[in-house]
Amino acid sequence: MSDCLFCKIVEGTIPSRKVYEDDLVCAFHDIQPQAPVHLLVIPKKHIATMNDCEPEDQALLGHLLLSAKKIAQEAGLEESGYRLVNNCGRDSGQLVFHIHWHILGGETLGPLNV
Ligand code: D5M
Repeated sequence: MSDCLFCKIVEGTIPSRKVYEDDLVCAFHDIQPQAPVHLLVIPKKHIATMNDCEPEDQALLGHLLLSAKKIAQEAGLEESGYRLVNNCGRDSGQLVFHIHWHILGGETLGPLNV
């Protein structure tokens, strides 16, 4: 999608600090980290929100979550643990409308702010 920030990161037209990439997904450092480790994992395919996921995306989403586990392990978070967060839509605080999961860790996190 031509005006999507994260599509541009996938294409490489906007710089990012990538930590992982394969045919289907990539991961990079969040530009406004909320924890000592704050990474974003995204599908290369443009999907705006969780609400826009279709049954045909099942394998992609499974692959993304298993990739997130691997990326968190590679970031040294396996033993201490980490939080995996997806914001969906306006009330969740979603700012970038290309689906993504935050990997947060590197310190003891507070309770979810609900
Ligand atoms: O989170 C969107 C996240 O995307 C937010 O934590 C900032 C991050 N962000 C915004 N622009 C960039 C760039 N250019 N690189 C890396 N990270 C970025 P949300 O769940 O939509 O609220």
